[in-house]
Amino acid sequence: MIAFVTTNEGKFREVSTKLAEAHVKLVHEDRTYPEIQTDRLEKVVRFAATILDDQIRGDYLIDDSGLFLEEFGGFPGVYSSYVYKRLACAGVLKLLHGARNRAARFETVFLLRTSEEHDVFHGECRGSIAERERGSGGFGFDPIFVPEGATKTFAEMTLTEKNAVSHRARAVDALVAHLLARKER
Ligand code: ITT
Repeated sequence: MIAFVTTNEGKFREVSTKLAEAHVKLVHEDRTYPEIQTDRLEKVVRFAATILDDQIRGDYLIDDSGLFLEEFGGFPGVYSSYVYKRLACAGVLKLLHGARNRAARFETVFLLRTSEEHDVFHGECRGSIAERERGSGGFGFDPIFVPEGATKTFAEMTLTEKNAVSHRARAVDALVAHLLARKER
């Protein structure tokens, strides 16, 4: 059993569904942890783990994700949470108004703490920013993100459809591969 430390229900739904398919049980630990200001998602989870290690017994997982816009050299990236709270999807659409380049990517970094160690896993999903908000599923920036090869936004997709291509699902794949390899050791 792994505790997923997140305040975000949507993340929990996506990860627990995919892990259940691999017969890994996840429980929701709804709490915040300090997020340092840095240029990399990985540094955020590595610092957070130094705090959570003393607070949580047993195995736990944390997820730090961000939306990276090519037009702005990756911004908001590590500042995504702040930008979402202040500007939301409408603000991002405004920033990109008239922009030539609407390419974007989502990134997820997971940190898994087990008795032995900290392991980090990455997932990425490339796509573009829609002209307007579409759909009511998912969370966060999902109504404005169209993954490569799709026409629907993440918010117009079912959980299964988003999980087939998303940044977070790719990170889950890497996590599951690690758990399987460890079992075989
Ligand atoms: P926790 O830190 O408690 O896990 P959070 O929602 O603050 O939850 P992040 O800092 O990782 O999570 O997320 C940064 C922002 O990016 C936040 O506003 C999310 O809503 C958004 N976000 C993350 N993953 C997303 C996804 O798959 N689809 C759309 N938006 C996403």
